Amino acid sequence: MSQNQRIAERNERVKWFLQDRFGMFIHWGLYAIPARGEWVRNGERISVEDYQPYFDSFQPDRYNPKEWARAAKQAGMKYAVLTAKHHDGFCLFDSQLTDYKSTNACGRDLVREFLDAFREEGLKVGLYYSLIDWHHEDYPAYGDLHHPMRDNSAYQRDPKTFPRYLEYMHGQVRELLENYGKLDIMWFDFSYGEMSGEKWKATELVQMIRDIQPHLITDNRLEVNHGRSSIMTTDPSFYAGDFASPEQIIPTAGLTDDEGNSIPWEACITLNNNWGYAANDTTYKSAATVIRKLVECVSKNGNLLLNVGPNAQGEIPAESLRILAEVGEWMQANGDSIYGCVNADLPKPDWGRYTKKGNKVYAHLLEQNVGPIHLPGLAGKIKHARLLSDGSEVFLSLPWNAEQFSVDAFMNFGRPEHYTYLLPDERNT
Ligand code: JFZ
Repeated sequence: MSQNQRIAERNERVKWFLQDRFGMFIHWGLYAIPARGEWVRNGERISVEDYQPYFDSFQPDRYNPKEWARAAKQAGMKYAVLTAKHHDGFCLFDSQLTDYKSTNACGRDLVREFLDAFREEGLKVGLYYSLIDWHHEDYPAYGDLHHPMRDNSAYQRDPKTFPRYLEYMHGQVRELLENYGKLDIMWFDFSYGEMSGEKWKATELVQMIRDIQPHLITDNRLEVNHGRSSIMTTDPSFYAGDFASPEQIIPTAGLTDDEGNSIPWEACITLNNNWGYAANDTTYKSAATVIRKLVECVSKNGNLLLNVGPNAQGEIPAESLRILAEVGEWMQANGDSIYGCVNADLPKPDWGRYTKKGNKVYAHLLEQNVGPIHLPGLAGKIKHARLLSDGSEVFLSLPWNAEQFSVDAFMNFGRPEHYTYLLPDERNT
């Protein structure tokens, strides 16, 4: 298959995704009990045995994914991605290939319940699947500098048995593809050092996805993702993925291939500073910050996957829900400036950002205005301006000193009489 065709097919698969723009990431698992983030087992060198009590006592009695789905929908999110298995190896689904699964811990298939609930709310559904597995006896710990488990004797394994892990991993992905209905995203995580691409038998893995659920999109982490993975070139590999996945960072100028063509991307960011539940992490971002970041992503042709870390009872933390509700209020009024929008191809204004859909440019004023608002790049191109929240008119006019300061198009908020220089003839022009 030619590269052009590969890219064209990818662009076809991601259409809904680029339209939807805003999703919920959910990091949930046994690590919600120690409540110090999802890396706790590795970071604190906890052995398989010492991690076992969390499995034995996991009883998320307040897990009601319908509530999660309602919170996501109300926030304006259009899709959600749940950790079916994170690095600790605990499976939130009823895998036939392991006993280390939620059906054995708490008697519930947490993934199935999640999928049912979110589909019912009309959201698209995705599953995160960790390539790394700290529990599986055939997952090796190489002495690789980039290895996330280096110097940790609790994870030393015989690398010769790694093929057995690959069989397990491929088998579990097959289970998810065959037994859980239509999935929209598989979010693999992550490659490092030599552990990349064909080390995961990535061609076979992606071929299996194409065979079973051809519409399904994947992230780009079957390849090492520091710097440039092949999705960022005009020659993406077969397993390059459908979108890039910048983490806790929003690329300065969006993401492009080596010829400057925009590529699909999704920034994933946390609400506080942890993915998994962390009881003492109160460093929550404000709703205003989340909105600004969402606008920033869309203004650069990107998506935002915003994370929540439910607690051991199965609840999304109250503070996260509060922020989501506030973001949702904004989305209710201003969602048109997000869904289906793209980079406006205009100079970035000092006061905020532009997004665009068809012949509409959305001016996101992200701070209080000082007088009229300069609209760089739009001189002579505006038919009229409206407030998105209520449809009321916004006045366009040049201030009396426009020439002196070489400005072109302007927009005035507030009542026109506040601006002594406003010329009535110039309204709505
Ligand atoms: C990964 C996970 O380790 C993390 O727990 C979370 O799930 C996040 C969304 O994805 O985070 C990474 C992945 C790769 C690197 C660092 C953090 N890396 O390559 O340095």
